[in-house]
Amino acid sequence: MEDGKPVWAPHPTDGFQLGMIVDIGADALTIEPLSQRGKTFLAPINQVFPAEDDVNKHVEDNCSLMYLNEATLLNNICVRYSKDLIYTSVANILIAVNPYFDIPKLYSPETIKSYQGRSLGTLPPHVYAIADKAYRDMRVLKMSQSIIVSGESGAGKTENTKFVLRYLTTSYGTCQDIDERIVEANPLLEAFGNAKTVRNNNSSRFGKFVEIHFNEKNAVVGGFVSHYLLEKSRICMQSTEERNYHIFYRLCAGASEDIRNMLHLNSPDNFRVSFLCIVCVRNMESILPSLDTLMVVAMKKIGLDDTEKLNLFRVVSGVLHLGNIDFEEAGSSSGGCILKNQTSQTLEYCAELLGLDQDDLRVSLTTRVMLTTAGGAKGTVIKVPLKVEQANNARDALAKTIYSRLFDHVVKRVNQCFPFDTSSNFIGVLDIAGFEYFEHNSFEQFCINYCNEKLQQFFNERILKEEQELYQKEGLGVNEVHYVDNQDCIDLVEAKLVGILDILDEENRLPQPSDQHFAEAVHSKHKDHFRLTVPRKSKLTIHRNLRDDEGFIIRHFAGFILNPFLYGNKKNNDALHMSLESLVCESKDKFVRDLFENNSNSKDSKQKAGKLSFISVGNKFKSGNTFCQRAQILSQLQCSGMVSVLDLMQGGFPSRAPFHELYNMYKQYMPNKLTRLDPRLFCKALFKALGLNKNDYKFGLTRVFFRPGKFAEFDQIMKSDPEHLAELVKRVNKWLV
Ligand code: AD9
Ligand code: MG
Repeated sequence: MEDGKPVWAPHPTDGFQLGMIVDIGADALTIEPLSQRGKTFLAPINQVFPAEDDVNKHVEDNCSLMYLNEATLLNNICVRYSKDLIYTSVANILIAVNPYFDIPKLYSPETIKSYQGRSLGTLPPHVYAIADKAYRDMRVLKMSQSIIVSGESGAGKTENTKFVLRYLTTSYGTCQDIDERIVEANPLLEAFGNAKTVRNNNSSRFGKFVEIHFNEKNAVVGGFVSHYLLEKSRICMQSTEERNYHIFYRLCAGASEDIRNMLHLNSPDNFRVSFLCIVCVRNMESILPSLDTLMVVAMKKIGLDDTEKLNLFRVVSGVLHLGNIDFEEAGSSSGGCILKNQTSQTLEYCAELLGLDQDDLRVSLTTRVMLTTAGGAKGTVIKVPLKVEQANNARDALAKTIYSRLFDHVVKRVNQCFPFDTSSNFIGVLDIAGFEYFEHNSFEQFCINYCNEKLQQFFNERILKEEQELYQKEGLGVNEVHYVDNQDCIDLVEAKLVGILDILDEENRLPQPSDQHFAEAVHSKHKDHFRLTVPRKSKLTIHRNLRDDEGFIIRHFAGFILNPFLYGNKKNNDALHMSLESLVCESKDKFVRDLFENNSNSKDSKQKAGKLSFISVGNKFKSGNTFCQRAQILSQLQCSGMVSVLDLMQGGFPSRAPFHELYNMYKQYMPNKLTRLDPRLFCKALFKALGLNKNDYKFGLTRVFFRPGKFAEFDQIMKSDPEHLAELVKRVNKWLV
């Protein structure tokens, strides 16, 4: 940091503020904020960063700033955002800020055209530039490519995923029908898999990996969607101000009179599954679009006929009615329960819609079939009456199972509408929820956060570790970059026998599994583990009526995300007991029966669709504010590993090209004398002749490495107008003589 120059120092709400260093202590600096002269404060040395001379200046690639640090990155993103420039790059990584409004022309057909075939860095950063790079890399390297979209809930992952799909199908498709279907299938998936949450009115409650497949001529031939981790708990329980899957409300509020009568539907408020809290009811009009929406258009586009549509609606209605079935104590010595009187019609509707026998359904919901060996009668089937709570659990498990099978079916049906026989390569886009931390964290958050740890590890390995290894191998002599290795957190979850997942399985095998016993087992197997803490009487534990030592807290990569929660058996055991399972498997309704027979996401069905095998990743807010919430953005940048990337870029050479590739790319512009040299000498001679600044590049053993942004500059010189090029050739010739 230079004397007399402003610095970025920590600010509680803005992330950073500009200030002057007025005193230097052993490990803290005394800072005088520019906005509050005379009012000094202390800041740790490692949290104070040099600022650019002009803090109102912004750059497309953050790497081309003089100082690369988290404060300059944050400032650059915010200055750009204030000008509606939502995309910023950090070398090959794109950062997108959610604008929450449609920026004119940002995604227009003209914009799509302008990015086609253009090298990364030659046009302003855009999700289209990333899509095109993936396409060009696929073509040149003849290898499938993947784009990982990562971020907090509401950050814009799904929207950007859709832009990538549209870009690729519009630019490199040949059959308009297939191209449109790949894009148009989204509203259908979203109707069944998205819901309003406190952070996003259209939050994806499942992860997806969408593959666009290309033939040997690199034209789009079809697509395939894999889905992961549909949030099943939402079907039976939603937090305050959150909602169930969109389809429930759309069907209740938007279906025609005929359909509503047929499915015995009325207001969503009459169904526990879709009950809307008061806050939402006021906005009913805006949040409950009729069925004649994008979803129905999507259904048409992908070729669902009336029968298929009705099948879907019937099962959704069945789940709605099922959710309304209530139980009360039987009042007899059996200790069992019976259906509440007023729910008998609900039972009738539910059975009718799902093709089940009313009495069988009632018996299966209130009893459990067991095989007994009592009295020597081996293998006798007895019916054990269920308590009210157990029957509630059985009902919920049935609703969750039916709905998730229905969702599998929707995805499978979507996949059938863009089939392909053979494919050479694909471009995959992974859209999966980022780290989540709510007031009530459940098994789903555990799975999502675990999955993000895996993704983060992939990011660390691919971008950070490999980068360092490459610098070393190529003899570049670049400083080592430190990053947080999260292997210990992953081991904590997935290690054989002692990992949390195996401990949970073990707990569920006990005759009387309990949250407390499970938590104790986790703590006792991982005493003093850096990543694991016992919850103390914090606000959260009091709120949830947890005992002091109940549940556990995991220190995730995202650092500040702590997860006090119960992975309780009761909430997470979705297993259907035998009699319910066989009941639905033997439904009189062929559609319902098929839901339970076919596993739509299986590898088999994918291979049947003629696709290449794929190894899945991770095993399976909307505020309306238009100002830049700097502290929040900063924490997201830190959590995503972007800050570590900056450290690397600061001293690094993010763009690189093998000598032979440069040779092949530029030999056509160069005189014979130069092209006779071997690729390495060719590059050396070319760089020398061009008079490039030596600090902007480094020669490794097999390739040239460029400082951020310098490869694009070089490429532009090489592809400049013919006159300029002729001048260059003259210079090269002169130099060679
Ligand atoms: V979640 O993890 O599924 O809860 P996402 O997927 O990250 O989340 P999503 O893409 O759904 O967020 O974006 C949330 C909302 O922000 C969208 O419904 C849009 O209204 C808005 N959005 C996001 N990106 C853009 C954009 N580039 N332009 C305009 C946008 N609006
Ligand atoms: Mg989403």
